[in-house]
Amino acid sequence: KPGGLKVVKLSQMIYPQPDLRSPTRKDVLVVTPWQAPIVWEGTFNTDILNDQFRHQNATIGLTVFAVKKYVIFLSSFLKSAESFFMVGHRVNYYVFTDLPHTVPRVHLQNGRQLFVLKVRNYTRWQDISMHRMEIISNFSKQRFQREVDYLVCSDVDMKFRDHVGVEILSSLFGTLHPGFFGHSRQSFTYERRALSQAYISQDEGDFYYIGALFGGTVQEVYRLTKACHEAIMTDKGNNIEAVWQEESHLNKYLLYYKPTKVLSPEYMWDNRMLLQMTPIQLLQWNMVIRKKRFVILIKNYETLRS
Ligand code: 2GW
Ligand code: MN
Repeated sequence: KPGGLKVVKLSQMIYPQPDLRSPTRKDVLVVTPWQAPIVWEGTFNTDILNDQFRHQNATIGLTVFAVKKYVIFLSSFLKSAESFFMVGHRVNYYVFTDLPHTVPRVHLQNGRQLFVLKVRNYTRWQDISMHRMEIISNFSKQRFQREVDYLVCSDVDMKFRDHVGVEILSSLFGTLHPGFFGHSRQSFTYERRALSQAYISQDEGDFYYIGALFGGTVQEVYRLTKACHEAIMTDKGNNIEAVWQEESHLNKYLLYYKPTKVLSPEYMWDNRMLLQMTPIQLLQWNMVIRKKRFVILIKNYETLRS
């Protein structure tokens, strides 16, 4: 199994020539200071990437948790994934749930499979969210290593609305939280208590990554989820829980183990952002965010958390 991209021979194809004198995006940062691409519409050619990954015969695993009432999100999550997620590639869905019989039977395209995996439910919602790290790390070691090349780990309260393809794949990737786009590191909601393993000081930090979408090769996802789970357990022993649970630990991990790709807010769009904007700001955002590929659904926390 490849540990990232291996060089493969491509087919002959016709596409626009890359022009060394004209940047594809002038309005946003497209590469991090450690030379990881930041994935934006306009910076990649899907035909070239698809050919590359088809020759590699990559299998992509998509893990999603639907515990208790969150099973209601599965149908639209899976249906929209069939339309937009890794179309034309081999995909294994891994649905973790405490209610296996409620998982909807969604029609899958060729080369795509769905596995339902039973998990226990925790009384505290924070535990449901945090224990995803433990479960993903255990399954990576026992199962995913043998079945897939890449893992994509997602929240379930989401819907695909546009192309999400192999351009996101890399050894290790994280996703920018749309709510902190362009904000200074001091305003990020990192864990600020030094007692926590997730602690990040005021003068550190690249981006604020969202807990709802990360991934990479099975090996790198195993390392990340194992480290986050162990940090969560250490915190528990010290009677502290990070301010944004596993998202805080993910941010700590990605600060010191730099991701090899960073997904722009095209891959984690939140329509609630639009409510606070002036018409001018709205216009500016629409120039920057040209595609809303993967969107957060608006949910009623009161009914879902009761
Ligand atoms: C979570 C919070 C309150 C009540 C219930 C749950 C819950 C979450 C649940 O009952 N069942 C369940 O399956 N979940 C799973 O955890 C599900 O996959 C869901 O998408 C994920 C995270 O919970 P969610 O989507 O309600 O949290 P958000 O969208 O506010 O999440 C951000 O912050 C979280 C940390 O608390 C996570 O880091 C998450 O990844 C972030 O997007
Ligand atoms: Mn969510």
